[in-house]
Amino acid sequence: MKKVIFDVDTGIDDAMAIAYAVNSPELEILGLTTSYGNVEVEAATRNTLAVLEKVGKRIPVFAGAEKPLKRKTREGYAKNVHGEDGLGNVLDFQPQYSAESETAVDFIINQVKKRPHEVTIIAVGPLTNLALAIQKAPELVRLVGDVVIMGGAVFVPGNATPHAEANIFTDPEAAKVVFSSSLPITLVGLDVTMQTLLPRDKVEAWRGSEAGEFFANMVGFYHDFYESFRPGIGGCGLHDPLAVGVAIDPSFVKPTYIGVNVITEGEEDGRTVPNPEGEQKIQVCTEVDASRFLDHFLKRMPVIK
Ligand SMILES: [Ca+2]
Repeated sequence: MKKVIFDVDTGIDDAMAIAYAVNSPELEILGLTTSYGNVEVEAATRNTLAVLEKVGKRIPVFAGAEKPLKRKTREGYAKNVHGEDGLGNVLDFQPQYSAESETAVDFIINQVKKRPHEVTIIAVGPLTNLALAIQKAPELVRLVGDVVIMGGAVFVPGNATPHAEANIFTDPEAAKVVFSSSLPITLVGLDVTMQTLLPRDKVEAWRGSEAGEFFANMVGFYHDFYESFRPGIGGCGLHDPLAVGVAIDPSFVKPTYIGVNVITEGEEDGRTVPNPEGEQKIQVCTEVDASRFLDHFLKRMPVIK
């Protein structure tokens, strides 16, 4: 089993990724760390606890960054995509449990030091927590097992802007810190996640249980958003779940090993630019076996039945 720290900013695709991860026997989730991003950090933490409760798992949650390294949070966060509550406006209960007292950054540092070369970090929100952790404890970069990041749009257009993907656009300085460190990174960006669409009828099949209704209603909101910005798209992007999929089975994707620069100003702010000459290279996923991944994801989702 891979020991995993799962860093989330729980909106709708994070929620699906959490359900997928905790129902995958290949992964042992040591803890979930949260940050602002799709919503405020308090809401992301609450949502993470609520999703765990819905899928019947008790895993510790650690609250993290409330804002980017050097900037303000984005106006309105990403509530147009994920709903006011971050979960498609379906959250109708307060979770029973609370976050732990240790901070996300300290949890990351302490776990990685305790288990050198064993911990996989899956990061599917802005990269603020990870950047803060390696700034506070630079030795982490040689102690982490590996890092799978949902973020970036290296060879394709962005989604937050025509150039930038949302997680990177939210804190480009943090992304720059992380990509220029010597962390062993696999980048699961829009290059591949926009090829893994979840059709609406698959989600309707989840109905019939309390948790199934919760997920189906939540993802329905996400489908409506996708349909509104690209009519006829026929599904929603499985961004964060694909990062979990790649951590479970790297053969879902094909990467290219290349440097990635992050633009931190101007019209292309937040853009991830391929840099073949870059000294610090990372695995950028460029191809995905979308149907095999989708089957795998859907088979693991009956956790909610
Ligand atoms: Ca996310």
